[in-house]
Amino acid sequence: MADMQSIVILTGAGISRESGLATFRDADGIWATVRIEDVATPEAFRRNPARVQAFYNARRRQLLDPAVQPNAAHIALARLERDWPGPVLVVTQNIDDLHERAGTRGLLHMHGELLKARCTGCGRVVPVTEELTQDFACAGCDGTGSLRPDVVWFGEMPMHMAEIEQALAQADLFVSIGTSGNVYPAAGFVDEARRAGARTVELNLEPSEGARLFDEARHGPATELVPAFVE
Ligand code: BJW
Repeated sequence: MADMQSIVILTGAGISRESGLATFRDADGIWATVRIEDVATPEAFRRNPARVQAFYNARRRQLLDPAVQPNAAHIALARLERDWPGPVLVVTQNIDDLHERAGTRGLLHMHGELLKARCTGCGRVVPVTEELTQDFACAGCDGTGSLRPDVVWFGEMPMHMAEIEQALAQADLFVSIGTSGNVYPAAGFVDEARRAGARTVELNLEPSEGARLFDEARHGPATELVPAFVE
């Protein structure tokens, strides 16, 4: 990586698995126990907000469990950012805060954040560490809005897309870590980075959907692969 300048790193649920947070599409993943249509679409929230709030309340409780901490992969990426002379941007699909806790600063949460809520009326975003219920009324608008998890459901526009596209267009190296490559637009980033001339590397437990698009692939647990790659 000696002459590399600008690095864009995409992370997915696989990087947080060894911290104790479940992935989505593995055999023991979240979508094996709940249906996407029941908890991760705007229609689900309109139909049964209490069900959706309960799902995210449970995941928030889990994230705040003291046993859930950044692992060696999160820490290695923070070290890379600190030591690399060029720009490093981490784009995460994860809604946990483990990259921040590990010390990463250049970070975009494209699917939102579990520890934030957003008013359905005025769009105001507030921090949240407790249970969200439909009784929460927004203090910032006329009272008609309520708080929803500040996450991106299927059919909604992912966050920070302009900034991400710009970084991909300038990337010299694109690294995808712990994501199955099933969900767009993130699954298309490798193609965009390639077209911009970047070298592309996949670090994942197993080959992802788009594995053939990467110049190099290393397969194994993130806590082993990422520190070794960053060295
Ligand atoms: C390890 C490991 C270890 C395990 N070490 N590795 C056709 C029909 C309908 C829609 C579409 C369609 N085609 C495209 C779409 C769009 C849709 C989409 O992609 N659908 C696909 C399913 C086909 N996308 C969207 O709707 C997105 N929005 C959009 O496109 O907007 C455009 C738009 C235009 C105009 C108007 C409006 C909109 C939004 C997608 C939102 C995704 N939301 C979720 C849930 C919300 C957040 C949350 O609750 O957490 O985000 S779904 C879920 O999947 C979550 C994740 O961020 C996302 C990606 O999952 P990820 O991270 O890849 O996890 P897994 O489990 O899939 O993979 C884990 C990997 O790690 C595996 O490969 C393991 O092997 C590996 N692993 N342990 C290393 N220790």
